Order: sequence, then structure tokens, then C-alpha cells
Amino acid sequence: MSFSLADREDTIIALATPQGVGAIAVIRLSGKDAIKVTNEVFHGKNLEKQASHTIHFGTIRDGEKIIDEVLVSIFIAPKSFTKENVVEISTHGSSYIINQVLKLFIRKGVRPAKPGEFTQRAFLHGQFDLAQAEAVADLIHADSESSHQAALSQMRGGFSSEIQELRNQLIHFASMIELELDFVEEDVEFASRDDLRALVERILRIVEELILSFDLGNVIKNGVPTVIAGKPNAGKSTLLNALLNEEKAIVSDIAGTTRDFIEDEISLGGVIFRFIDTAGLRETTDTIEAIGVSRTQEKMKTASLILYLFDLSDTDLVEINRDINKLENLGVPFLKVANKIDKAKENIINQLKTQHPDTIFISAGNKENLEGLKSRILELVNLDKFRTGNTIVTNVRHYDSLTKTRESLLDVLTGLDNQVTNDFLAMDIRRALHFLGEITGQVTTDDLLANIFSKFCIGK
Ligand SMILES: Nc1nc2c(ncn2[C@@H]2O[C@H](COP(=O)(O)OP(=O)(O)OP(=O)(O)O)[C@@H](O)[C@H]2O)c(=O)[nH]1
Ligand SMILES: [Mg+2]
Repeated sequence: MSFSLADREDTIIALATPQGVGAIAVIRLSGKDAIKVTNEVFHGKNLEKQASHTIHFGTIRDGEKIIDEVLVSIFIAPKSFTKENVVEISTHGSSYIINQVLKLFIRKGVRPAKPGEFTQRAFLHGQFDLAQAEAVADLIHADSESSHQAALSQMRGGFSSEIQELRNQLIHFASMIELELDFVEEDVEFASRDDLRALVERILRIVEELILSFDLGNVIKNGVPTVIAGKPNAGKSTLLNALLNEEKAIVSDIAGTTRDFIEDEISLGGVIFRFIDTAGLRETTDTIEAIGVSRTQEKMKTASLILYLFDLSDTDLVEINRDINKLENLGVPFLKVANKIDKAKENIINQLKTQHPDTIFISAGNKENLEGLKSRILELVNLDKFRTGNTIVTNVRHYDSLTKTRESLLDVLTGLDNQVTNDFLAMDIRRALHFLGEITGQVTTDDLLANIFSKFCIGK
């Protein structure tokens, strides 16, 4: 979908609150005729004579017929979200009323808004930059405290101002070097190559940090992947159910019950964790179970955290130590979780306490010490990372532009090393500037815009 220039002149309308029956529904209009058209169907005060940011009670009428009693809020351009005239009509939340009001306005020449069109107009009128517009979308979809925080700080511009500042410094160098091109004969140097290198290296460090933060950002959006692994019958499915507080996975005393992944999310301390129950790890002759086991091993490699679960009533230390050894080689952070404390023999508990003092003892079956386990999980993922005001990249498009920025910055450095000619150097800098500009929307193409805004829902 694309927006033509003519589209931008239209006055648009959409339901701003969710579809369905609520106590109140809000219908929003934006465009130069928003107030004028509303005034034509509104009985109460003359809306065209009211001040911005005021609310008015009255009725919406189709001819003589009253559709609803409403409250109308008025925002006069440019002091509104879209920087155009905006009207918000609060009606009663029946879908019949909503449809009647929408139809009435459409008959009067107002056009239904396309997905994201309000936000796009806000962007086009300089209300915020692209990274912020996308953060609006993220904020709407944020369902945990940490993803909410990340989106909020991005929307407030933390992310973009950093990029813009760097970009400005680089623009200065690019123009200096381009200026030198005009004076080739004289062989002058306006831009100190040492300063340029220092700046490029500084930008590169920040860009790399932002690229790294993408992993973290992803985790915030999609949940920390946490694999529950261990021998068959250790109680993995029981633990998943206990953490989720529902009977999600089948539990039985038959070893090899779980053969595929079963996963679900819960929020701990404001962070979403995605717990994944797996097929028990053992040598097996059952083909299907064997596939399950090898998939478990794959899944463990990509996890952010592994809960290594073992059965205190049916495991010896030799076996546990062998497993722990393997886990250490894997390099994924893991917790040693001893299950079935209710059935444990005294001596294995004592041995574990000396050899592995960090073991967490639980009973998944009796929901014993689950709180202790949860707090250790939270400690391990180092929540401070999630809570600091640090900029976190959560958007694939930004990630992509950052990676391309990095490549072109590295090209600039190689160019400096090899003392390439100024026109090549300037070209590489311009490329880096282009990709940085893509993030903040200083460089845009219609395709890019259409693509971003079409991901919004109608009414946003
Ligand atoms: N006594 C006791 N039994 C438990 C506890 N946790 C789980 N069990 C039992 O251990 C058996 C195996 O539990 P599951 O949760 O199916 O074990 P699993 O690790 O998912 O097994 P697989 O899917 O076969 O790999 C079941 O009979 C559970 O009731 C516990 O804390 N105490
Ligand atoms: Mg199981």
C-alpha cells in the first residue's frame, strides 16, 4: 500500500478504541475539515468558534435523527498529535452507534483512515522521527514492564538523538572532504584524517553496542528463552506446569513422556520468560523419542538460560557431575535444580551441598521452593541490563540499518589505512550517513514509509 500526496489532503476518520462493545468508544478525525464537518452534524455549541483543547457536550444527528449523545474534543492545528485539526468524538460504545457515526461522516466526504495513517501524518509533519513512530507501535503492543520501558524510552527520543548527533558530526567531515575535492590542485587538507579516524571509531563503538543490544531487545519483546532439560522422569513437565500454574504438559511416571517442545510464557519481575519443556535426555532406541532428544540438544544451544533438572530419588552424583560438565562446555548459563526433595535421601543432599553449593532444592510436585527458584532465575539473567536507561534496539529495520552502517564505517577505516583517494573516502562516508539517516527517517523512501506504517492497525 502506498500513500499519494493527494491522500494527505483528505480528512480521515477511524475508530480509535478497540472494536467491540465497550462503555465508551472514541472516533477520531484528522485533517483540515475535521472541525468543520463535525460541526455540521453536531448539535450543541458552534464547534468552529471554540478554543483548542476543549471538550463539548451535544448530540450527533443524521438530519433530524439523533444518533447519540456525545462529548467532542477539539484540537486545532498544529497543537495536536497529527499537527492537523483533530476531533475526538466519545460516543457510547455500541457497534451500531459507531457504524452510524462513521457512515454519516463518510457520506460527508471524510475518508476512512488507512492503517497507521494518523501516526504517519504525525511523522510527516515532524511530530517525531521514524524510530519514534515505530516505538509508538511497539508501545501499543508492549505487554510487559520491560518491553514497555524500552518502547517508552525510544519514543521519547533517547535513541534517535544519539544517532542524530553522531550523524551531524560525520556530515561535517563528509563536507570537508568533499570541499577538498574542489581544491585538488592545491593539495590542501581541511579534514584532519586523525580526527576523522577517531570519530569513525567512536561511532563504530556505539553502533556495535546498539547492534549487541538488539539481542537483548529481542529478548525483551519475545521473552527470555528458558529450556528445562534433564533425564526422563526428572519432573520437567511437572515443573513447567507448576511455574505456569496450569496443566499444560502431560505428566506421567513413564520415562519418555514428553517428545516435543511444550512452551509458554510467564512474567517474572516484569520480564517475560518463555519456558520450554523438552524431551528427557537419554540414549534411546525409540526413533521418535530420539528425534525429540536431538531437538532438545539443539534448543539448549539457543537458549538464554537452561534449568538443569535432576531427580534426587533416582540420580547419583557421578551422573550429575557428568551432565554439569557437558553444560559447562555448552556455554549457556544454567541453574542446577534438584527435584523431588520430598523423596530424597539425606546423604545425596549433603553431598550436593558440599560439591555444588549453588544447587536449588525444590519439589515440583508439591510446589515447594518455587519462589526460591524464580528469584535465582531473575538473578541470573541480570535484570539490571533490562532496567537501565540504556538504549535498546528492538526493531529489525534499525538492526539492519545499523549493520549496514557498521560495514560502511569499516570501509571508511580501511580506506584511511590504504590512503584511498578523497572521492572514495567521501563515498563511503556518504553511505554510512545514508544508513544512519534511515534509522531516524532523515533518509526515507516511499516504499520504506508505506512498509512501516502499514504495520500499524487502523485508527493508530
Ligand atoms: N515425589 C515427587 N514426584 C514428582 C515430583 N515432581 C514430579 N514428580 C513425578 O515424577 C514423574 C515424572 O514427571 P514428569 O514431569 O512427567 O517428568 P519429565 O521430566 O517431564 O519426564 P519425560 O517427559 O518423560 O522426560 C511423575 O510421576 C511426577 O508425578 C516431586 O517433586 N516429587
Ligand atoms: Mg515431560
